[in-house]
Amino acid sequence: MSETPRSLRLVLGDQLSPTISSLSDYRDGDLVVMAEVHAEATYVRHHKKKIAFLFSAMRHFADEIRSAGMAVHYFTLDDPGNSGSLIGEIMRALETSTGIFDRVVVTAPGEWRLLEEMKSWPDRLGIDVEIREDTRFIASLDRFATWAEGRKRLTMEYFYREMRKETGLLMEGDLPAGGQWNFDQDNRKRLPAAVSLPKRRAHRKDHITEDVCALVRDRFPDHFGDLEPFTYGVTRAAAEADLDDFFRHCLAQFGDYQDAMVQGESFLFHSVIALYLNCGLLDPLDVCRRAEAEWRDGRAPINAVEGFIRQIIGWREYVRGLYWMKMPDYANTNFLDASRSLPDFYWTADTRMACVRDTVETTRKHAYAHHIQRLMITGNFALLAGIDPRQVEEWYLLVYADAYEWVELPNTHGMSLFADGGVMATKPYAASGAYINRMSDYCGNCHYSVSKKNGPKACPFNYLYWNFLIENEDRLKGNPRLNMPFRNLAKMNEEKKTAIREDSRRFFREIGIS
Ligand code: FAD
Ligand code: DLZ
Ligand code: SF4
Repeated sequence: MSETPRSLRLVLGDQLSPTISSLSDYRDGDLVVMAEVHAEATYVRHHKKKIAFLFSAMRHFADEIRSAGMAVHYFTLDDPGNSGSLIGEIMRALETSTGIFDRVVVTAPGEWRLLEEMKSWPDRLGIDVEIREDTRFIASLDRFATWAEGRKRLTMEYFYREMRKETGLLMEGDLPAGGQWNFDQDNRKRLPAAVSLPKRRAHRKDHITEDVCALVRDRFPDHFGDLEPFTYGVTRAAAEADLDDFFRHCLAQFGDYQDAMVQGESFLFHSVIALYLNCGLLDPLDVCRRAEAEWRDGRAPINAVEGFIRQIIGWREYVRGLYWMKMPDYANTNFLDASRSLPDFYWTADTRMACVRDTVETTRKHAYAHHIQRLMITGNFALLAGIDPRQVEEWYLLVYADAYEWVELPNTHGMSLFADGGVMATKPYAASGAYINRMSDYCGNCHYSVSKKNGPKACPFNYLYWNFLIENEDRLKGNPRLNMPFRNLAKMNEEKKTAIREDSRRFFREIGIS
């Protein structure tokens, strides 16, 4: 009988789940390797808070699995011999234990670039490298491919219904609980002034997080974003505590105000758990089962719970399936030929547009902005202004603590920028100032006037919206969901169109992206 191979098991920064497939058959004599490396912290220059969050969560996870009896070699970034790359750190671990290990085991990473790199590792390391499926998702990649096969359109809603049936979440037999699959029409309310917002838990830094913050301050001073105050949780228990708070104080109103925006209020009733889910501190199915119990026990209404569960077993699973099915070609498309540069205010927040300023400020402070800010403020602006998708994608990938390419790219490239030509969204999420005004209190605090359509005081979203349709008429005119705006454009006189073009040109010049 052949002996079980001895394995060196690599766990990446977003694989902090004790049930991760790379650890499933751990046995005495194996070694788990974790490494903070310059390459992963700088392939895009991640937000300081994101690096600190992940390094601290990694160090705590190493302690967690050590307590469970595993042998762990953890390479810190400031370890004098740190090679700066993942393969370099595996080499170091193999060198210090020559001949002991028969193979390297790793769970597939969440980004195409790293999976491709890993495929070269067996040759470069001279040892077998087993890359296992990441089983922390509800739908395997094969399951997604089976669903997608032969479909003309990959409509999220149909995928989501299958996930509901397969998990049994919010099901009454074969039928959706509450008599509807989707309660989105109830989830578009503006936040009334009388509704008070829940206070968020601020986790205290322990000595590990203090050390990591000092390291990040020292090594990544030029990276975007505020490191302090650092109040995110960095352990499974802290992530669970935030989830409990969300269930207790936010979930019941999550649905109603999911699309609302309020100046200076970063979190509203959102869960702020994507950073925990995406690095493995929370499990998606467990989160959804607990959300369902909140409804079954009468603590939260169906529109809120259905909306929340849809984001996780619907959108989150769907974008992951789409990413792996479509990469690498997906990232190279640029359906609208967008080529302008990302304006400086995405970094500085130095703009007179109150909505953009607030979204960038919250992003800088918290490495977080909620979905509607990402989609309808910074995303919408980049779409209307025709910003080069690669620059926008890099921005989204580095500024958010929850960003990894499998989830960031489809949301940015597909949903927000329509750079995939409609694989993900049936039409571009383009909106003028009227939408932002309806869903927020931003416009009352703005230098620009949302009711003005043209001229220097007019809301830039207003003329940029029409300029976007003018610039992209050939590419978008056949889209049946855009019949109405194109009919309105056709009725517009030339004088008005010229004013729109001139305002847009002037504005692009002003912000330095003409
Ligand atoms: P909540 O609003 O409380 O939603 C609950 C959970 O549902 C989230 O934690 C998340 O896991 C999931 N979810 C919700 N919407 C989506 C979605 N569209 N795709 C995938 N999961 C979703 N999400 C990321 O996790 N990482 C990203 O890098 C990312 N980039 C985005 C870029 C753009 C341009 C847009 C429009 C959206 C992006 N999203 C991304 C989706 C969404 O905005 C975030 O998941 C959400 O804002 C995270 O905040 P939250 O945890 O408070 O979510
Ligand atoms: C995001 C990130 C950062 C900043 N640093 C590390 C690191 O030092 N070591 C590590 O193993 N992982 C890190 N990560 C997460 C990886 O970038 C992530 O695993 C890949 O992008 C695949 O999703
Ligand atoms: Fe944003 Fe326009 Fe409203 Fe100003 S007026 S906050 S730019 S939508």
